Amino acid sequence: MLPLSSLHQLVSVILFIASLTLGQQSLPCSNTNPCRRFRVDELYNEPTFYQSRARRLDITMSVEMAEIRFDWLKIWRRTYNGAIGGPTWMVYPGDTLNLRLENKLGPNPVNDTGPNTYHKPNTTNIHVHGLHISPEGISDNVFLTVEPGAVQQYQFNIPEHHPAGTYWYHPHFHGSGNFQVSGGMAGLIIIQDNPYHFDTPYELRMV
Ligand SMILES: [Cu+2]
Repeated sequence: MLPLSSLHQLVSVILFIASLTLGQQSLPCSNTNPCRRFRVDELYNEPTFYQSRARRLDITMSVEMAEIRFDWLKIWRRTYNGAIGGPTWMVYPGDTLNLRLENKLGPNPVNDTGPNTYHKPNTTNIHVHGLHISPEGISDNVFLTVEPGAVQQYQFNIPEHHPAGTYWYHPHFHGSGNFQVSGGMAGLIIIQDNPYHFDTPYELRMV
């Protein structure tokens, strides 16, 4: 039989270990108590694809707040259609892409700090990065602004000889563009090989 002092020590060691284990279990995993790192491929969700038909693609995208959950992680972001990573647009050279952009975000904060500062987090617009199209009117015009509650119709005419490739779109309003892109508001534009012209690429013929 153990002497009383050793028994006391043994019991206190057991209680100490038990308290550590129970203490860990009683703290649920959350944003403030992250339990493990995630792998990038775990977090990746295949975006929605929109494919043009009969030389046109009509898309509606809404800019809205969404709660994104993964395991114990919970984040609240400005998104295109409620997902991180906007839909992929798949078009051919010569197609017309009609985009209805609906800004469903709430009002901006009243204390506006001016054009070249971070401001108007809920104002948006769209830029189609890399496309060789008009930067005016309702085409790739980064000076258009889509205020909270507003809707903007865009029309992107892809030239017949546009190079195939992977491009991307993102908000471009000065003051909130960086903030919105960092939160996940961006998506891919895939210009597929032109099914009507199998000849030498236009750029090579120009050389
Ligand atoms: Cu860009």
